[in-house]
Amino acid sequence: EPQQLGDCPNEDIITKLNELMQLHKAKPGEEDRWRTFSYGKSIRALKNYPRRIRSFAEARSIRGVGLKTAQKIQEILQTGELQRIKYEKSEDVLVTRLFQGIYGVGQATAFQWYAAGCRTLQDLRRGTGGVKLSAVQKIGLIFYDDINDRMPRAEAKAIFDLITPIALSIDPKLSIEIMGSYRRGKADCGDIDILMTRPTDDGKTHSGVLSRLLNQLHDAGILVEDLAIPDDLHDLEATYRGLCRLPHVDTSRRRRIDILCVPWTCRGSARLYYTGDDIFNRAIRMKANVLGYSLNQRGLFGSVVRNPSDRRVKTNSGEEYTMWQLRVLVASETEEEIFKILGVPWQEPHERVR
Ligand code: DCP
Ligand code: MG
Ligand code: MN
Repeated sequence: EPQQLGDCPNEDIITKLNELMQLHKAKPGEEDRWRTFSYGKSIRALKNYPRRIRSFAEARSIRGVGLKTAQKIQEILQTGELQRIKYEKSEDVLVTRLFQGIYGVGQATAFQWYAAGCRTLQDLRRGTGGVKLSAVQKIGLIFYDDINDRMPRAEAKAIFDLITPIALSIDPKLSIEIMGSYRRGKADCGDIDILMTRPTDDGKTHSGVLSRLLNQLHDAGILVEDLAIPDDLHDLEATYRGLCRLPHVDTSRRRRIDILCVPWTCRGSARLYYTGDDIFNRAIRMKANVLGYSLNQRGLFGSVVRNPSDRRVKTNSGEEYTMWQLRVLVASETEEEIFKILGVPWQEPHERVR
């Protein structure tokens, strides 16, 4: 049983770590999710620790307390403060975080705008300091709240259920599926991630479907803004990003939508990638690397072909390798075979978190 915080010999440390955790929790980044998770784990461990911590080494020895947290505990022990809290609350951090909530704005742009004197979204709308937004960033600014809010699972399904018959009317043999957080069973989704492919046993492919689908979804009032249209809409491998909404509902909000098209043979590795979550993907890729493979959305590749002749080879997709770097496709058609070859016990999508 955890003790009451009041009786806890490390209460001051927990209070500071908790304050820092809350600041990270309020931020959207993947790094922040990690930190929130990691501080949460440390705090639980500290609540159960029966003695006053005296040193870095002692902090580090507690199960659940990582290196970075132990360093912060040491700082609190020595100074009574945690500088990182002040940093996380400083104006430049808060403002650039706000700016990075605009779709298409990264850290570099956010800091440029800050340096130009912009402090609020209104400053950006007015072009304070001469800042100019790209077309995509303008959309990101207009729909700032819609894009940053998550949608209920049921809304993702409702929109997908409108898209499916339109896609199948273009080609009834199309395979279309929602991936991402939806497939992992989450109660809310940041966007709708759609994977599209088509079997080729009749000699046909899904080439050309995306372009017709986008037109029809625009006509139906489901797609409302394009954010990124692939250069070659007829490529078997293409990613579209846009905003969609439930049509004919004046109050419906704009939601982010991604459509990923992949060749039929890559569907297993693509489903694995696109189901995530991103941290799970990182872990399984690392596992593949340790075993001498490399894993991406196109497949699991293995056994480096060593050839001392150092001849240059170009793949279909234009990547260049030397012979000794050539990688051989090991599996890509099903998720199951990839798990099996990597010796990872099967995990259902909802289990694929961290
Ligand atoms: N993905 C990844 N690495 C990234 C981005 C994405 O591995 N940097 C993979 C894993 C994700 C999937 O693509 O689960 C879909 O990406 P999203 O950004 O849409 O993330 P989720 O659908 O998992 O979460 P959200 O509900 O926030 O959209
Ligand atoms: Mg998603
Ligand atoms: Mn997505």
